[in-house]
Amino acid sequence: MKEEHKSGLSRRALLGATAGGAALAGAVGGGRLALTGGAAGLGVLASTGAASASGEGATVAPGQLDEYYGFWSSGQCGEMRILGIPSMRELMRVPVFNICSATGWGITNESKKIMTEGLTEKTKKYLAANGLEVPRNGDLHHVHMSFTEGKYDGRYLFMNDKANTRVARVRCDVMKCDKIVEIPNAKGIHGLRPQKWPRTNYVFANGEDEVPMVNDGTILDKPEEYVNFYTALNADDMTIAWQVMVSGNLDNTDADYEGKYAFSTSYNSEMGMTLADMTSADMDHVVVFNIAEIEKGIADGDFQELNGVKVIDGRKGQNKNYTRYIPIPNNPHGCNMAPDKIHLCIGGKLSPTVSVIDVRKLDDVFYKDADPRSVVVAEPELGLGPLHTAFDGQGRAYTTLFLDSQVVVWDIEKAVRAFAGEAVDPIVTKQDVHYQPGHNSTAEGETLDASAKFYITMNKFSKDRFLNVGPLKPENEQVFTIDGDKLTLVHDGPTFAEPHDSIIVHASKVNPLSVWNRQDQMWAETRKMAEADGVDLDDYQDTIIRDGNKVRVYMSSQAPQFAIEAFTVKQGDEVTVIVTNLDDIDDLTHGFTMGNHGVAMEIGPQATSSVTFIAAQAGVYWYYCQWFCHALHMEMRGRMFVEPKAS
Ligand code: K7E
Ligand code: CUA
Ligand code: CA
Repeated sequence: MKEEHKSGLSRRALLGATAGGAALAGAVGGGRLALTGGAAGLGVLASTGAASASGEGATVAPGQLDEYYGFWSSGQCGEMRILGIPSMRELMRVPVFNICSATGWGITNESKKIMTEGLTEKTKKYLAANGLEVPRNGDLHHVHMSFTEGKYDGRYLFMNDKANTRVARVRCDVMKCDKIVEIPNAKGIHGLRPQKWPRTNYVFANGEDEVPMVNDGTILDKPEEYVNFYTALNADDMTIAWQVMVSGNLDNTDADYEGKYAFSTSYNSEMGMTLADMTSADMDHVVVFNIAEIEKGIADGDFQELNGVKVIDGRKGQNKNYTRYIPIPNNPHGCNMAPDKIHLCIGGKLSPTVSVIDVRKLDDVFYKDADPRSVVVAEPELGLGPLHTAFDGQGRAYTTLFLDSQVVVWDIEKAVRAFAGEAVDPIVTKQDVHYQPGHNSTAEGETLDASAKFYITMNKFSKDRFLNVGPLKPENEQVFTIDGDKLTLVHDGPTFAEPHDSIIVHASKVNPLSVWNRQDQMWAETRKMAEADGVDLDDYQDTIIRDGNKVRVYMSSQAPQFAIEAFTVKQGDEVTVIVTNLDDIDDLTHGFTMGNHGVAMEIGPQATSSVTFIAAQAGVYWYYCQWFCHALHMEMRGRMFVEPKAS
């Protein structure tokens, strides 16, 4: 095995030591060097030829449907993606935090409302000062479905935006985003998980970045006065239920199967502002949130109100029962609750260990003053750079090893026994992946329906695995079938920036519509506007309303024609075009693009969408349907005449 190091030390030697922050920080950088330089030389290619051998059950023939949906984050692309699993066919991209040229997300009035109504006043001012209508970007790391009694229930998907501190919800009936909320006080929402039990009443969201409690510029470079916030949203209406102020920062989160506790990892218990500071301690921690005590504290008035949110003080040293801090080595990252309802697995990242917490022991830490570390019932050494852990419902855990470019399969019970002193090896097998895995998924692995069918690894680097496309390389995702102790590679495919996380949901639990319900709330505001204008949005529309310098153009569409094939406005008019797709057939989507005006939108069967723009320049402008809908799709177009302003 060839290993390269800037420092001259071996990766294993460096990462094997859990003490000494600077050395470990160096190891991360050095490890990465080793990856780029030496991955192909690490012998990891050996296993990949076996793709077909025992991978049956993972083949999905053309025309056949996948057994599972995969819901994917897209990182800095800001969208959610839907894949078929196990084929890994990309089925759809659902814009959420991004602006979408195809669907008009961020362009239509309906989507702009969703993208702006949940923003704080501060952000609205920021947008106005920058001449923006909506935030331009998002960084979507974690997609999770709503739960009922520990299982996916097919109602909603929730997701975070680390870049602009937001949480969004996607409706599973139409696979469109219906709510986006900016989280006050917190900064950099990263970890996100729905409550699993008894149902998803709360969505938990971690603030990663520390800022002053009142962040108005009076305090700047005084980290000792910075704080961090854990947020619970009410899942049903996407309002903010409460926040807990914590010590240290927050990375990933998960919830138990009893509705009692939620957990967050912190890599910066030091409250450091530099890499050296953030890696200086040997131990960081997991914060345990006691949900009933927090609710009671809120009910009893033990909170302060900050920017409209009830904030409980759960920092260290409060001596209240809101939080406890469990020491964990070292800059921990992943936070995954096993479907055995007992074991919480924390990826050690700079420590080669996964710390296993028995959640049944937490009561003693809260109410009997037990040593916080007494809840750790196993801490197996698994390899270098453990990040995230997935589960197969059969007592096995699958932990990604970022630096080793491997997944390690291990037995949770054996790890507990080994920790208690028995001479057993919890490691079942190690499998090379390509390269540097972050998150991983098994089918419904974060639920009580966890199964041992597929193992998906989401790798941060593809390197030499695909044709070179220039300096920016794709990421790589791999699917393995699980057959006892054996993982067999059945898919290896590039992906664009940058999925972090995914969930795999059985197709029987997701039942989207094929045609919109005309009464859908998505265009409720538009419907009100039409009613005021005396237009029936459910019928044929070819009405033009002039209202001062505002013009509203109502046109229905039916393949291959818009009800209006020409309309006239005056230069400088604010024009709103409202299109209703009266076709009610599966898969018959129309579009509306106004040439040279930055205007495009999707109008699904039976949907209404509207878009507003200023007709700033006189002339003839063509609009057209940009969604191929008919043999005469090219002919589905019309003209806007913009009369010159009288000078
Ligand atoms: Cu990429 Cu879940 Cu944001 Cu780990 S996080 S890899
Ligand atoms: Cu309507 Cu293309
Ligand atoms: Ca740390």
